[in-house]
Order: sequence, then C-alpha cells, then structure tokens
Amino acid sequence: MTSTPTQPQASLRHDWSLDEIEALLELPLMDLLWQAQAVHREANPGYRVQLASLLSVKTGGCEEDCAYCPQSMHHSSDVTGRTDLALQVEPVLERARAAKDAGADRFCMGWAWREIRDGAPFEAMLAMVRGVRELGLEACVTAGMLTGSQAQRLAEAGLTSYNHNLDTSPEHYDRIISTRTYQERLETLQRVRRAGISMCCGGIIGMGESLRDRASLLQVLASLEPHPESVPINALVAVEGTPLAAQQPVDPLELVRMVATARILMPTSRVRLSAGREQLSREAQILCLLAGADSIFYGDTLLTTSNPAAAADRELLAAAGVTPWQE
Ligand code: SAM
Ligand code: DTB
Ligand code: SF4
Repeated sequence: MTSTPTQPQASLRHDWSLDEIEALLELPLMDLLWQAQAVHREANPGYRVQLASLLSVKTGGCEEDCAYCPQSMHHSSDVTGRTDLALQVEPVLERARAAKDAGADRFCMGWAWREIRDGAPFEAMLAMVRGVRELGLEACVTAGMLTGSQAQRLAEAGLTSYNHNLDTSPEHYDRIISTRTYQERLETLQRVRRAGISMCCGGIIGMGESLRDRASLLQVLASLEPHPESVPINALVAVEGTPLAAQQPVDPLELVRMVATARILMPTSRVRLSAGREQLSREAQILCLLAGADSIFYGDTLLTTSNPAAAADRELLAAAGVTPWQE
C-alpha cells in the first residue's frame, strides 16, 4: 500500500499564529501557489493523487443538528428511501470490490450517527473494516463520536483511518452545530489517535465564515501533534431543506487558497479535495491539485449528494498529467 512520502517530522511546525495563517490565505494568488507548490512538490514529487470511494452505510435520521448536513433529523432535507446497510456486510464489501476494480485505493464508509453504539451494527462495522482491509484497500470510517474501547476494537479490525471533522473554527462553530461541542470533537480525535488509528480531520468552507475563521480552523488542525494524516477540505454543498440551503457558492479560488494554505501548514498530510467538486470547472480542480490536493473522492456519489463520474475524473487526472497512487 502506498502512502504520502514523508518528511522528517521534526521540520513540521505546530505553532503557526493566526496572523501568519491569515496572511497566507490573503497572499497574492501567484505567491500563494508558488509557496504551496514548492512544499507539495517536495512532499509528493510525482503529484500522485489518491482515489478514495465513499459509501453511506447508514443514511439519515441523525440526532445531531449540523446546519450543513442533509442527514440531520432536525432538517427537512429528504434522504428517505436510501438503503440502510448497517447490518449488511456482504453488499458493502461488494461495493468496496467495485470501487477497487474502478481504481480506488481507499474505501470510506459513513454512518449518520451521533456516536457509535455497541451491538449488532458495531459488530457489522468491524466485519466491514476487516473485509475492506482484506481486499487490500485502506479503510476509513466516519460514524460520529466513539469510546476508547470502540476505537481499540476498530484498530484491531485493521481500520486505517477515522474521519471526524472539526468543520469550522471554534469561534464560528456555535452557528453551525448546537448538539455537540468542539471539545467533544477534539476528545473523539484523541481517542482515535490513542488507539493508533490515523486521523482524518478537516472542514468545510462556504458556511458564512470569515477569513479569520478559516485561518482559525487551519490553526487548530496544524496545532495537532502529529498533524492529521488526512485533511479533507470540503466546499459546502448547499442542500435543499438544510439551514444553509441559501448560502451562495464559494468562489472556486477561495477553495484553491484553502487547499494551498493547508498544504503549506501540513506538508506531509494528505489534503483531500472533497465535497463541492461538481461546482468546480476542470481548471479550478486542476489548480487545487497544483496547490497541493493529493486526493479526491472518486465515484458518482459522496454520502447523499452527487460527485463527478469516475470516467470524468480519470479524464481530469489525465488532463492534469497526474497519476493515481495505485498505478
Ligand atoms: N456523522 C458523522 C460525523 O459527523 O462525523 C459522519 C458523517 S458526516 C456526513 C462527515 C462529514 O461530511 C461532515 O463532518 C462534514 O464535514 C461533511 N459534510 C456533510 N454534509 C456536507 C455538505 N452538505 N457539504 C459539505 N460537506 C459536508
Ligand atoms: C469529508 O470530509 N467529506 C466527505 C467524507 N469526509 C465523509 C463527505 C462529504 C459529504 C457531502 C454531503 C453528502 O453527500 O451528504
Ligand atoms: Fe450529519 Fe454527521 Fe452531523 Fe449527523 S453528525 S448531522 S451525519 S454531519
């Protein structure tokens, strides 16, 4: 299994100030791209891009009230009629096999839960993780908060990575979620780390936050020691029925700036160009790859919303002259 080439951890900084980060985000675009590219090229000289496929195993009905999320039971967004695969190991592994055959290197599974509960669905989750690993794929789970012993069991099942996003700055957070604190998110992340599972943690732009908020989110991420191995950068997908449905789409160059700054702050982390790619032109996506994104979600659905078709993404990577990790 391939991984991002490493740089000596000692050279990585965890003490970036808010002003320094905001100044990076505000650099003239050409200067920002130049700096980000210098860092990216050293860490990933081949500009290789990891293809990660997503599957929503348990969709909708979530107790949390995340304002962006179509799966919250507090919103009128309609995610009914989706299959609930929470107890069905084989159909999930079937999807993982198909993702591998299509060229994915990582398989990410989502549960719309506030937290993982013990019992049959958790046993099925462990079996899914074991099965995905047996296929030779990296396995990532995102399922809300977890306990130390659940993290331990996921590690024993071979889980590569656990996704739990901070989503936004500590300052903006209360405007987005009221049912779970920032501190609780950080504690979940610590449990993941302690169990020896790699950390996937990032956020979303386009939720009405200021530039300072973006800098503040990046500061929290970069202050984690070690840096999260994986940092998804999402652009809000404004879904009908969610409180953020009327948000204006972010300027694609804002996403380029966020990716570039994440790359500079966290040189060896995998920076994932995540939700929101459907709103981006081919050229904007290529700018994100140039700025330091080294992974995309691959396959025509994210969790509940759509994503570019796999064939279009293969063309995108070919046009950019970059190679998926697996090849
Ligand atoms: N319930 C789990 C949790 O919150 O950790 C896992 C699933 S949750 C859908 C995973 C992540 O997807 C969220 O943290 C958020 O960053 C991202 N996400 C959800 N809805 C989104 C949207 N409409 N636009 C962009 N990103 C979104
Ligand atoms: C992440 O940061 N983005 C992905 C993955 N981690 C799980 C999910 C995006 C979801 C977008 C909205 C949806 O499809 O429901
Ligand atoms: Fe959506 Fe996850 Fe928030 Fe639940 S916890 S509403 S699934 S983002």
